[in-house]
Amino acid sequence: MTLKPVQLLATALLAARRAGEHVMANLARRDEALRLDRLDVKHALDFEAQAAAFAVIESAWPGDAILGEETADVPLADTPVRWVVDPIDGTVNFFHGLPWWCCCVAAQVNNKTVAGAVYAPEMGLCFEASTETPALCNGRPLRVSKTAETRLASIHTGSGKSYPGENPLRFLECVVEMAQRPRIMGAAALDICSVAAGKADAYFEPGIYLWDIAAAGIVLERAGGKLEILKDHGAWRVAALATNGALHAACRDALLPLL
Ligand code: LIP
Repeated sequence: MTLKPVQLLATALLAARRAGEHVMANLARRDEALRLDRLDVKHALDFEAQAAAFAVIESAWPGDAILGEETADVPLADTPVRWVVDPIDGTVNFFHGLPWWCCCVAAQVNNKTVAGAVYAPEMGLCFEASTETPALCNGRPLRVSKTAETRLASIHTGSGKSYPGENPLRFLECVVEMAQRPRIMGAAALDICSVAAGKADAYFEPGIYLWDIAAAGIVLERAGGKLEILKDHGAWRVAALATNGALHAACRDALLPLL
């Protein structure tokens, strides 16, 4: 039976919605952090929302490999379809009470994303796309901006979870120097969806994870943009550049030498 991306998209949408609905039903537990440290928050709802998304995927596609942020160290079976789940992208925002967070579910065939859903319930936004269907937000088509000069561009970035010896500031400096305005919003998937919607012109982070970008990446590509992995740091961690296409070469030439 050939797998139709539109079928996988239906599951991605339902899984992202179930995760988001569970979090929204538990907003009163917003401060229930399991671990708080200088760079990150690990929240109880991260695990519960992931379980809600996994349950949908496992019942629709039993046996498929699922890469989830909260179980990323669990070895994956080598199946034709791999699901990629970020139960709460923007956990630090969520913990501090900001609505800029989302639930992301992507389906990949041979490591290529064929369907993706990004659900931001507190913002009332649901982004979706597949290789067979257009990029949509709440059912309305998306198109990237036409900005062709970085000096006129709004570029989203992030300081990420940098590790000892890493200095994220040199990337920030580069973005500040080339952009009209930099923005640090704290949820990579919504940053990339903002580029897809033409509300930002580019997004770059030196250290981000596959689960933060996979679902939003196909939304961007189907809206006419480009997502490129500039460097693979291993363990699902990459340097990613997402643009409206017109700005890609200029952003890449400025940022790649810093990696
Ligand atoms: C977050 C990303 C954000 C990045 C943070 C973190 P999480 O993902 O969305 O862009 O700056 O360091 O990686 O941890 O909230 O899923």
